[in-house]
Amino acid sequence: MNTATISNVQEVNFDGLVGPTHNYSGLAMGNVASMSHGGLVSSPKEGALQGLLKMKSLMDAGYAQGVLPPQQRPDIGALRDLGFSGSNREVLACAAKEAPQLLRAVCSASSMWTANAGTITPSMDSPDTRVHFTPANLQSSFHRYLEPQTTGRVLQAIFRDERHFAHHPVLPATPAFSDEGAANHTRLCGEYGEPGVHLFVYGRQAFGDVRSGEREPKRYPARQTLEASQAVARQHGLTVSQTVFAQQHPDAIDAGVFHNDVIAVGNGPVLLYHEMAFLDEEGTLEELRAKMATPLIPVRVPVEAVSMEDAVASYLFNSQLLSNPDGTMTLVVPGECQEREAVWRTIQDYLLAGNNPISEVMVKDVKQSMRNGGGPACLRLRVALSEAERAALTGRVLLTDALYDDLTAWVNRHYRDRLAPDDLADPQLAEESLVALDELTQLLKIGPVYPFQLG
Ligand code: SUG
Repeated sequence: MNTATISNVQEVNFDGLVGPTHNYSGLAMGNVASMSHGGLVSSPKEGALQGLLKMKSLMDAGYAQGVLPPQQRPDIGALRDLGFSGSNREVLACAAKEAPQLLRAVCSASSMWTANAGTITPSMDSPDTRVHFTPANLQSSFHRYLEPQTTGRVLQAIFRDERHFAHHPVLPATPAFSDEGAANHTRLCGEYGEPGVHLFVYGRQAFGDVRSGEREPKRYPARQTLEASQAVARQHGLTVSQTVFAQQHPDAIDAGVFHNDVIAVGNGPVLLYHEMAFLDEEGTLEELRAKMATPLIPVRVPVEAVSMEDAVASYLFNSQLLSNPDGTMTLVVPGECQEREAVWRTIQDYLLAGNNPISEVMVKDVKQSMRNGGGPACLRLRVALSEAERAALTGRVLLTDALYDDLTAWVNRHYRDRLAPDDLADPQLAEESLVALDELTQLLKIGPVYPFQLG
């Protein structure tokens, strides 16, 4: 039964909480910020508080805000699967000595970037009028390949009510089906409750002849395949008339654009993008226009206004674009946009002054996440939900002042101020994290989701 009407559907941004082991290990190939900040000392506490403040300020501004928990790290189970044995302390000590790169990978707090948690199709677009979820396999890096199982459990715990929510298996974790979730997926529509068109952006094609004109990046990996995007669309029951598959520009990937959401952001009928976003810009826009029920509003930023270097360093396109009740939109940009003159000027003189719905800019400090290549839009998973679907959520996951206070106090109680690369081997860190996460699942009322809670 679909109880959604056009007006009661809201976009809820579910932000990932920054986990207690947040650190800089330079693990992400093709992600310029992560590669250049490896080895720095991090502050998990500051990172988590920055994330919470972003959530709180968006809630205060009237946007629906949700929260998703971090994952169990260090993932000692993963080290055991790789042959380390003995007590937890022995496993950590042995990995630190013999394979420090593996220890760093199993400590990554990368689940904070929930734009990569999965792909979501809202009920208005799915044939059975339920909200559909596919956790992303994140198979292109070992540290992120560790996420989907727990992600699936978290999504199923929160979106538990089978009358409203449908969960699909993670795609086969093999290069042909490399899937990075909503970071490469944008739903364009009129009002959120109206039917949407799903833009899937991929970096390479795995099977068959490479279509003429299509190229692949040379320097950095293309993380999303066409086959993965097609499989997710198929799982969710999306038809040809509801989908557009576009190839990301390989030169953009080689310049550090490892996900489409580093170079484009869509909301409602607006598609804000850099001219280097798509290999076939005109063809992509044309197909969107042909399939959308409402006129597309493309907002194109040319390379003369914002160079690729500025785009990647500032994360302008990793902003959140949020709808306001009066039809205007607010752009939530990372602080780094203010530090690049050309970018700030483009925001003021071109985006805000232009003939488009973007009418306000909000600047957020998420520096701890940014140093690992995660901006405001990486930190959130968008789920458009009707009133009945919001009421059917399990747990205390929609932000309120009380939940914000509880989460802030929880972070202050459990998180470290600083974490240097050598601290990752500290068995105390692992124990602190488990205590913190156990308390968190009680605070969020989502039940057991972590391996240590499931036995
Ligand atoms: O997959 N960084 C993440 C950043 C993901 C950003 N998400 C979106 N664009 N939606 C990545 O490259 C770095 C982790 C480390 O080095 O510990 C990392 O995984």
